[in-house]
Amino acid sequence: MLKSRILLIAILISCLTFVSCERAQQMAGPMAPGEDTMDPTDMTDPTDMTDPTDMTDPTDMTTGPSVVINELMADNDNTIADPQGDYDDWLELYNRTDSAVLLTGMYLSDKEDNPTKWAFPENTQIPANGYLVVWLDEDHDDEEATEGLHANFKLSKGGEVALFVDTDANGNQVLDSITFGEQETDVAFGRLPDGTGDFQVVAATPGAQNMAR
Ligand SMILES: [Ca+2]
Ligand SMILES: [Ca+2]
Ligand SMILES: [Ca+2]
Repeated sequence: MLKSRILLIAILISCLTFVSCERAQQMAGPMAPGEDTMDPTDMTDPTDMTDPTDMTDPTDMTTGPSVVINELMADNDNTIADPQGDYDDWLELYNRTDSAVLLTGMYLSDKEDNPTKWAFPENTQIPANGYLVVWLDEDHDDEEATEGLHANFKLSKGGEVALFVDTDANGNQVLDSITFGEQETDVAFGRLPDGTGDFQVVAATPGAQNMAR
Protein backbone atom coordinates (compact mmCIF):
# COMPACT_ATOMS: atom_id res chain seq x y z
CA MET A 1 0.00 0.00 0.00
CA LEU A 2 2.72 2.46 1.01
CA LYS A 3 4.81 1.42 -2.01
CA SER A 4 1.97 2.11 -4.44
CA ARG A 5 1.39 5.51 -2.85
CA ILE A 6 5.04 6.42 -3.24
CA LEU A 7 4.89 5.21 -6.82
CA LEU A 8 1.78 7.32 -7.47
CA ILE A 9 3.46 10.43 -6.01
CA ALA A 10 6.55 9.79 -8.11
CA ILE A 11 4.43 9.53 -11.25
CA LEU A 12 2.59 12.75 -10.37
CA ILE A 13 5.85 14.64 -9.84
CA SER A 14 7.30 13.44 -13.13
CA CYS A 15 4.08 14.40 -14.94
CA LEU A 16 4.16 17.90 -13.45
CA THR A 17 7.81 18.34 -14.39
CA PHE A 18 7.07 17.24 -17.94
CA VAL A 19 4.12 19.63 -18.27
CA SER A 20 6.06 22.60 -16.95
CA CYS A 21 8.93 21.86 -19.34
CA GLU A 22 6.49 21.74 -22.24
CA ARG A 23 4.97 25.05 -21.08
CA ALA A 24 8.35 26.71 -20.89
CA GLN A 25 9.19 25.55 -24.40
CA GLN A 26 5.86 26.79 -25.73
CA MET A 27 6.30 30.16 -24.08
CA ALA A 28 9.76 30.57 -25.48
CA GLY A 29 8.33 29.94 -28.94
CA PRO A 30 10.20 29.24 -32.14
CA MET A 31 12.89 31.83 -32.87
CA ALA A 32 13.25 33.24 -36.34
CA PRO A 33 16.85 33.29 -37.56
CA GLY A 34 18.59 36.52 -36.66
CA GLU A 35 15.83 37.62 -34.34
CA ASP A 36 17.01 39.49 -31.29
CA THR A 37 16.23 37.28 -28.32
CA MET A 38 16.67 40.19 -25.90
CA ASP A 39 14.06 42.41 -27.51
CA PRO A 40 11.08 42.50 -25.10
CA THR A 41 8.75 43.76 -27.85
CA ASP A 42 9.24 40.49 -29.72
CA MET A 43 7.88 38.58 -26.75
CA THR A 44 4.85 40.74 -26.10
CA ASP A 45 3.73 41.62 -29.62
CA PRO A 46 2.15 38.61 -31.34
CA THR A 47 1.87 40.56 -34.63
CA ASP A 48 5.67 40.28 -34.94
CA MET A 49 5.30 36.72 -36.10
CA THR A 50 2.82 37.53 -38.83
CA ASP A 51 4.48 40.67 -40.18
CA PRO A 52 5.87 39.57 -43.57
CA THR A 53 8.63 42.20 -43.45
CA ASP A 54 9.96 40.59 -40.27
CA MET A 55 9.99 37.17 -41.82
CA THR A 56 11.63 37.99 -45.12
CA ASP A 57 14.54 40.11 -43.99
CA PRO A 58 14.99 40.53 -40.26
CA THR A 59 18.42 42.10 -40.67
CA ASP A 60 16.87 45.18 -42.26
CA MET A 61 14.92 45.77 -39.07
CA THR A 62 17.99 45.83 -36.86
CA THR A 63 20.45 47.67 -39.12
CA GLY A 64 20.00 51.03 -40.75
CA PRO A 65 17.73 53.82 -39.61
CA SER A 66 14.39 53.17 -37.91
CA VAL A 67 12.72 55.75 -40.11
CA VAL A 68 13.39 56.26 -43.83
CA ILE A 69 12.20 58.44 -46.70
CA ASN A 70 9.56 56.23 -48.31
CA GLU A 71 7.85 58.25 -51.02
CA LEU A 72 7.79 61.72 -52.53
CA MET A 73 6.06 63.80 -55.17
CA ALA A 74 7.94 66.77 -56.64
CA ASP A 75 5.12 68.03 -58.86
CA ASN A 76 1.66 67.55 -57.42
CA ASP A 77 -0.99 69.10 -59.66
CA ASN A 78 -4.15 67.23 -58.68
CA THR A 79 -3.12 64.12 -56.73
CA ILE A 80 -3.72 65.20 -53.14
CA ALA A 81 -4.42 68.53 -51.45
CA ASP A 82 -2.84 69.54 -48.15
CA PRO A 83 -5.17 70.42 -45.21
CA GLN A 84 -5.38 73.98 -46.56
CA GLY A 85 -6.53 72.78 -49.98
CA ASP A 86 -3.26 73.38 -51.87
CA TYR A 87 -1.70 70.85 -54.22
CA ASP A 88 1.88 70.98 -52.99
CA ASP A 89 4.99 68.82 -53.07
CA TRP A 90 5.05 66.19 -50.35
CA LEU A 91 7.32 63.60 -48.81
CA GLU A 92 6.39 60.50 -46.83
CA LEU A 93 8.45 58.94 -44.04
CA TYR A 94 8.00 55.34 -42.94
CA ASN A 95 8.80 53.86 -39.53
CA ARG A 96 10.28 50.40 -40.07
CA THR A 97 10.10 49.42 -36.40
CA ASP A 98 7.45 48.16 -34.00
CA SER A 99 7.86 51.24 -31.77
CA ALA A 100 6.85 54.86 -32.24
CA VAL A 101 9.83 57.10 -33.04
CA LEU A 102 10.22 60.66 -31.76
CA LEU A 103 11.50 62.98 -34.50
CA THR A 104 12.58 65.81 -32.20
CA GLY A 105 16.08 66.91 -33.25
CA MET A 106 15.72 65.50 -36.77
CA TYR A 107 15.57 67.41 -40.03
CA LEU A 108 14.58 67.34 -43.67
CA SER A 109 16.51 69.15 -46.35
CA ASP A 110 17.06 69.40 -50.08
CA LYS A 111 20.58 70.83 -49.70
CA GLU A 112 23.60 68.74 -48.84
CA ASP A 113 25.42 71.89 -47.67
CA ASN A 114 22.48 72.74 -45.37
CA PRO A 115 21.28 69.39 -43.99
CA THR A 116 19.38 70.94 -41.08
CA LYS A 117 17.20 73.13 -43.27
CA TRP A 118 13.85 72.20 -41.70
CA ALA A 119 13.47 70.87 -38.16
CA PHE A 120 10.58 68.64 -37.19
CA PRO A 121 8.46 70.43 -34.56
CA GLU A 122 9.11 69.32 -30.97
CA ASN A 123 7.43 66.04 -30.05
CA THR A 124 6.58 65.05 -33.62
CA GLN A 125 6.08 61.30 -33.58
CA ILE A 126 5.78 58.68 -36.26
CA PRO A 127 3.76 55.66 -35.12
CA ALA A 128 5.06 52.09 -35.07
CA ASN A 129 5.18 50.74 -38.64
CA GLY A 130 3.44 53.99 -39.60
CA TYR A 131 3.72 56.85 -42.06
CA LEU A 132 4.14 60.59 -41.77
CA VAL A 133 3.51 63.05 -44.60
CA VAL A 134 5.35 66.39 -44.70
CA TRP A 135 4.15 69.06 -47.13
CA LEU A 136 7.12 70.61 -48.90
CA ASP A 137 5.43 73.91 -49.69
CA GLU A 138 7.27 76.70 -47.83
CA ASP A 139 4.12 77.23 -45.78
CA HIS A 140 6.02 76.77 -42.49
CA ASP A 141 5.38 80.41 -41.51
CA ASP A 142 1.83 80.56 -42.86
CA GLU A 143 -0.47 81.29 -39.92
CA GLU A 144 -3.32 79.61 -41.77
CA ALA A 145 -1.34 76.40 -42.12
CA THR A 146 -1.70 75.16 -38.56
CA GLU A 147 -2.82 71.70 -39.62
CA GLY A 148 -0.21 69.38 -41.10
CA LEU A 149 3.56 69.59 -41.22
CA HIS A 150 4.88 72.22 -43.64
CA ALA A 151 8.58 72.48 -44.49
CA ASN A 152 10.52 75.54 -45.65
CA PHE A 153 11.50 74.10 -49.02
CA LYS A 154 9.97 72.52 -52.11
CA LEU A 155 11.20 69.77 -54.36
CA SER A 156 12.32 70.53 -57.89
CA LYS A 157 10.49 68.72 -60.66
CA GLY A 158 13.79 68.69 -62.56
CA GLY A 159 15.31 66.46 -59.88
CA GLU A 160 17.42 67.01 -56.79
CA VAL A 161 18.11 65.43 -53.40
CA ALA A 162 15.97 64.87 -50.30
CA LEU A 163 17.73 64.27 -46.98
CA PHE A 164 16.51 62.93 -43.65
CA VAL A 165 19.00 63.95 -40.98
CA ASP A 166 19.66 63.41 -37.28
CA THR A 167 22.03 65.35 -35.09
CA ASP A 168 24.12 64.03 -32.24
CA ALA A 169 27.35 64.83 -30.42
CA ASN A 170 29.31 63.92 -33.57
CA GLY A 171 27.39 66.40 -35.72
CA ASN A 172 24.93 65.79 -38.50
CA GLN A 173 24.16 62.29 -39.54
CA VAL A 174 22.27 61.63 -42.77
CA LEU A 175 19.88 58.79 -41.88
CA ASP A 176 18.49 58.49 -45.39
CA SER A 177 18.75 60.35 -48.68
CA ILE A 178 17.31 60.00 -52.14
CA THR A 179 18.68 61.65 -55.27
CA PHE A 180 16.05 61.69 -57.98
CA GLY A 181 15.96 62.78 -61.59
CA GLU A 182 13.26 64.59 -63.53
CA GLN A 183 9.77 63.81 -62.21
CA GLU A 184 6.47 63.65 -64.04
CA THR A 185 3.51 65.67 -62.81
CA ASP A 186 1.30 63.73 -60.37
CA VAL A 187 3.61 60.72 -60.44
CA ALA A 188 5.00 59.50 -57.12
CA PHE A 189 8.50 58.12 -56.56
CA GLY A 190 8.85 55.68 -53.69
CA ARG A 191 10.27 52.53 -52.19
CA LEU A 192 8.76 49.20 -53.14
CA PRO A 193 8.28 47.45 -50.81
CA ASP A 194 7.91 50.01 -48.00
CA GLY A 195 11.01 50.94 -46.09
CA THR A 196 13.50 48.61 -47.76
CA GLY A 197 12.87 48.56 -51.52
CA ASP A 198 14.56 50.64 -54.20
CA PHE A 199 12.98 53.91 -55.27
CA GLN A 200 10.87 53.64 -58.40
CA VAL A 201 7.74 55.09 -59.94
CA VAL A 202 4.83 53.99 -57.72
CA ALA A 203 1.11 54.66 -57.30
CA ALA A 204 0.70 57.76 -55.11
CA THR A 205 -0.10 56.61 -51.55
CA PRO A 206 0.72 59.49 -49.19
CA GLY A 207 0.34 58.27 -45.61
CA ALA A 208 -0.30 54.65 -46.65
CA GLN A 209 1.47 51.53 -47.85
CA ASN A 210 3.32 51.94 -51.15
CA MET A 211 1.89 50.13 -54.14
CA ALA A 212 2.98 49.37 -57.68
CA ARG A 213 1.68 51.79 -60.25
CA1 LIG B 1 7.88 70.99 -56.85
CA1 LIG C 1 0.52 74.30 -48.62
CA1 LIG D 1 3.07 55.64 -49.35
